[in-house]
Amino acid sequence: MEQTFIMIKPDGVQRGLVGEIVCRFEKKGFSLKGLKLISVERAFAEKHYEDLSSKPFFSGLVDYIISGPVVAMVWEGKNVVSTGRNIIGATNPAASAPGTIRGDYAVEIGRNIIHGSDAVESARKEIALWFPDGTVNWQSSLHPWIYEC
Ligand code: IDP
Ligand code: MG
Repeated sequence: MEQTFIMIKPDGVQRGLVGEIVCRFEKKGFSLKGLKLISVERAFAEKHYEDLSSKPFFSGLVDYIISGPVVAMVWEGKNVVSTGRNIIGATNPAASAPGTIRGDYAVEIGRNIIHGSDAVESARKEIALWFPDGTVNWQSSLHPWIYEC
């Protein structure tokens, strides 16, 4: 089953949105496979965002991610990478649809409260980076109520 990496950024933690965000993924029917509150160092944040290292906003982005604790999560489910991106909303909250997390709770691109993997392959890399000791292998008893088989 597909997995994605979701991170509640420091502004999402500071603004008390952890429960609300976990709730949205849970209620959708996805399964939580890993979760931790963690403060990351500059080198780790640079590694996570290494694909963006040439962007002019890169150092500000890294400053933002290391500015406080983040909540790192792994969610599992059918098409969870793309559906997770839809739940999160567009990168710039000014363009994120109402009903999405960024559309409902954020204003600026540099304070957009949440990260979600953009592809199955990047999810695999990000999960390996953030959860080097692995995740929890369990299946929800709700599975047959969410999936046909
Ligand atoms: P994503 O988070 O929607 O996948 P990416 O393009 O991967 O968007 O960018 C990663 C993060 O970098 C964004 O979530 C946002 O916090 C920040 N970012 C992206 N573009 C800009 C920008 O133009 N100015 C400031 N920050 C940006
Ligand atoms: Mg991205």
